[in-house]
Amino acid sequence: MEKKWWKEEVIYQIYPRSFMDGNGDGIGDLQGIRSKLDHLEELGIDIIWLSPIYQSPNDDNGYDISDYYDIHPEFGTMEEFDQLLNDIHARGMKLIMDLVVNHTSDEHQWFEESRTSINDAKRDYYIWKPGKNGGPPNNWRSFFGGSAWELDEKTGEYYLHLFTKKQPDLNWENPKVREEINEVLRFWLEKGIDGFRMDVIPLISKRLEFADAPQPSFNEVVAEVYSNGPKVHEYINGMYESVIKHYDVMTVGEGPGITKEVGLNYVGHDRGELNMIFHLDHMFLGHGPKGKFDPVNYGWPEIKKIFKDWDEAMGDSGWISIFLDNHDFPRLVSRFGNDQEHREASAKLLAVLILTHRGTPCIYQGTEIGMSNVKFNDINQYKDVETLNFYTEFTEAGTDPKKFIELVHEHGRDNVRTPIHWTDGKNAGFSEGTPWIEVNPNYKEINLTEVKSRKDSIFYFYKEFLKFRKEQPVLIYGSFDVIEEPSENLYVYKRVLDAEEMLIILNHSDEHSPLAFNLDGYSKIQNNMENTMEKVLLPWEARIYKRINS
Ligand code: ISL
Ligand code: CA
Repeated sequence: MEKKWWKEEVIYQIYPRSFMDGNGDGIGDLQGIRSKLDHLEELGIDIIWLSPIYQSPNDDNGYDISDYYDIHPEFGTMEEFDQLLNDIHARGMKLIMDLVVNHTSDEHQWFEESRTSINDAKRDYYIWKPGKNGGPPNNWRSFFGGSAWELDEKTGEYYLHLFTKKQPDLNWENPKVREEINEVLRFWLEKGIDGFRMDVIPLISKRLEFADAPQPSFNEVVAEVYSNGPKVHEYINGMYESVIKHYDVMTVGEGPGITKEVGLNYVGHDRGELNMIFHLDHMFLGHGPKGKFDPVNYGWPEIKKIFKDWDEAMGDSGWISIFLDNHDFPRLVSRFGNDQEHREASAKLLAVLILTHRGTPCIYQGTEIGMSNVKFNDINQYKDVETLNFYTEFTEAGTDPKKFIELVHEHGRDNVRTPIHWTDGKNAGFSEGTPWIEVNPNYKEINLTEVKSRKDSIFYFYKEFLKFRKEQPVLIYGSFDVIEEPSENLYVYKRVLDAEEMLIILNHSDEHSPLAFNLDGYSKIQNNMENTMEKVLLPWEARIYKRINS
């Protein structure tokens, strides 16, 4: 297995709006981030992934960019960005930026020009089509509800937007668009950043027939119709060859629609494309035909199968990131753990899971202090365009508004977008002003001051485990093998590198669970709780054993 720095380090995602407000206007910003670098350094993470901070009308919280070369004034200035980058590097950490190039904002100058006339020089920067039978060109639906086409009165044609109508899709067929994006890459790389997280990158090449999509389930439409288009590898390889390979940086692609069958086409070591991907298979679990607000049941057997299948698919030839939440999905402890009576234990178990699989771990802000989902009761307390659009769509189609809000409690993106709890004081120490979205009322119990007051807290568990992981090459380069256990509550796997073996045993349940595995020759080196019973695990107990093989 090839040794690379980006396999050995750990990523931490900052969602800037909600991280720390430096100037009291209620919105997280660059100065706020600078003021909290001590925290990140103490925690021991290596790479900061910053969600978008560019100029944006904020229809989708910055994932709708109107100027790739400027910082949103709510976040600060370019000078402050340069200072932040400097500070991060001075502490030995790295910074990767979010590259959102499947679409821009409709307020981007390119789109404003493009929509002026059919003959405009920038017309072909976007995807324009005449309507069909008095309606849109085809039946494609947007990720955030409704048709993926919007009629523009000025020229009487429709433009494609796979996300909101304020996020028109760029036309990557146009070589000028590709050159514009290369310029954007160069601009940020020349500043000295350490790489990119590439938003919805498998969507950039469209199937140009624009045929109607069969409608089995939205996720299938994404994988088979929107994602993995015919030229996607040509385009990604183009960015690599023209720009990226000239810098020592890492790239991680966000991959809706990238299945394990096609994963290596993006991250195979010989491809000249991406270093790793965030595949979303485990994130999309439980999404029914109409998506996250149309839930279906799933459980740990499905989660474990996804980890196993992906590891097998990558083998020694490719690489993924390991994560259980981000800014688009619920808090990991609420979704995969137990955020009530076993919150601490289950949060620690999930930390072990993330930090012991094969792949680069990615930790979302607030996870290190054990933050959980929020339950707002009024739709007006929610800010996310996805939640608001689907609220309208579902309630107009007859769903009881109260029922819909219950779904939002479980699946909504604002669960992870409320401000970080730094203290138990005013606004959880996030802002002197009025936060742009309300603070989760549980901040009095769950906050950084509290977890730092106790050596047995989630925070110190992460801190110590991150240090431990760095000293264990087997956890980075070792093979990954799942061990079948009779108890369904257990997740047992081995990492092996040469003579060294680590055995990880996780009881992902609220029950005591018997262990069948023979532990002769193994010594326990890590756990998340004390337990004198060797062959029975306590609820949410996690253990690591070590053995040297001759
Ligand atoms: O949140 C999702 C489903 O409800 C995902 O499908 C998500 O839309 C998808 O993974 C793409 O996400 C990325 O691109 C979006 C942006 O809204 C997300 O925040 C971003 O992570 C459009 O840029
Ligand atoms: Ca601010």
